[in-house]
Amino acid sequence: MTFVPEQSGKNAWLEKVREIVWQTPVVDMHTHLFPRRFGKLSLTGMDDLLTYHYLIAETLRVLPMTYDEYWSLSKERRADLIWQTLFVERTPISEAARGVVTILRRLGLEAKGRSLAELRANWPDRSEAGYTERILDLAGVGQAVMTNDPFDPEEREIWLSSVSTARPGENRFLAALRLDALLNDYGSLPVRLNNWGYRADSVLTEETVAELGRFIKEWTERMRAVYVAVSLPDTFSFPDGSTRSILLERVVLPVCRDMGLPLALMIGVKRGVNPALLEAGDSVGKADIRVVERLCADFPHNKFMVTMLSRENQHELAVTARKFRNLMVFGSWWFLNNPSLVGEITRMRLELLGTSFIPQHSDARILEQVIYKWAHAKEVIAQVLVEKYRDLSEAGWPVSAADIRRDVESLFEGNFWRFKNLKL
Ligand code: HDL
Ligand code: ZN
Repeated sequence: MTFVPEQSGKNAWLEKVREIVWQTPVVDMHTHLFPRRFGKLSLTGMDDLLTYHYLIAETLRVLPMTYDEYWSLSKERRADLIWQTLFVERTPISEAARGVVTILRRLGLEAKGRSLAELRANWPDRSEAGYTERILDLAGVGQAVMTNDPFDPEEREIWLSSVSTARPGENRFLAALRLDALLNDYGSLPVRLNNWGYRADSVLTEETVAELGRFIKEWTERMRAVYVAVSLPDTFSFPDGSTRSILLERVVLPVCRDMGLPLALMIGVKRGVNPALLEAGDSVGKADIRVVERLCADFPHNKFMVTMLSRENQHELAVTARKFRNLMVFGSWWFLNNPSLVGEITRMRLELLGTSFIPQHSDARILEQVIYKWAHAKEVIAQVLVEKYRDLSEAGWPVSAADIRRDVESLFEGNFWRFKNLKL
């Protein structure tokens, strides 16, 4: 069926694209979610949603309380204060606060004027079978890729037990091996690695290099990881003779290449700018795009999925993707995950890259966040696609519903799997 929306005006375009965007399941390629069988690592419900570090940062800007006083409170009491501060005394107009409202509405809970006690009491039964799948379905997420840290003691124990093994049909969660500890803080690891049976020295000897490669291979296989990931500071440089640089060149990149695994580089984080905010204390810095150019050029048989945290890096990242087929740009990450910037960045990427990029990931930490992260992102992506389809149609290329379906499928899942399976 050829869909020629311009005959029926703007809304027809938007309605058709929205319909297709919502029908197309997403591979949410970077989250901090866990299936319920991971116990305490799996966060859900109102108190976890309200004590999300984005909302903590916004609350502590205006709450007349010291950081220590705040952190000394129970999670429930901290949630009470966030609700009172951002949703009662103020309008929940920020992206993260509006996100809570979106979640409540999608769960059938009107928020305004309701007490937090009522909302807690009326929350759907999170213990009921299928709750996780219901939430993922509400968000239109087909599969969510976790962030799996083999150096996190709690998570390590789960992976070494049988608990981690997904039962048939439970493949909504995929694993990604996260190597921040190895690449950003190697000094603290040799003792632990030796206790685990890996002969790793603080000096990167040939044997240490081989043993670290074995560690990555064994954990990739244990988790059935679909890619390897690391977040990197704005000052990240390569090659620079640093331990990180040597580990990347001699351990991580060769193992990823041999296993055909993409390496996800998440560049531009300034960790602990305000340590008193704990998880909410990280910030952003403009990174040097030359490091992306250098890695893509020097390692043509490696696949790099790259997202950068600074708005100022976005145009040069998109241009760099035009230069390297082994570079897949993804997401409007973290401080960029706001409608104004998702729109700007997605528009620029469509203009420079066509549909050969991954527009978004949720970064969700609490299960129900996928509802708002994807509702807000899909609306913006749909509107930008409508603009571009109308431009194309007016240029003389009629756009069909099948064209739109193919494009959205590529953006939401096809590009991820094709790049994951790409042979270089
Ligand atoms: O390093 C990361 O994966 C970041 O996404 C951080 O987890 C950050 O705290 C976050 O949740 N951003 O959305
Ligand atoms: Zn993240």
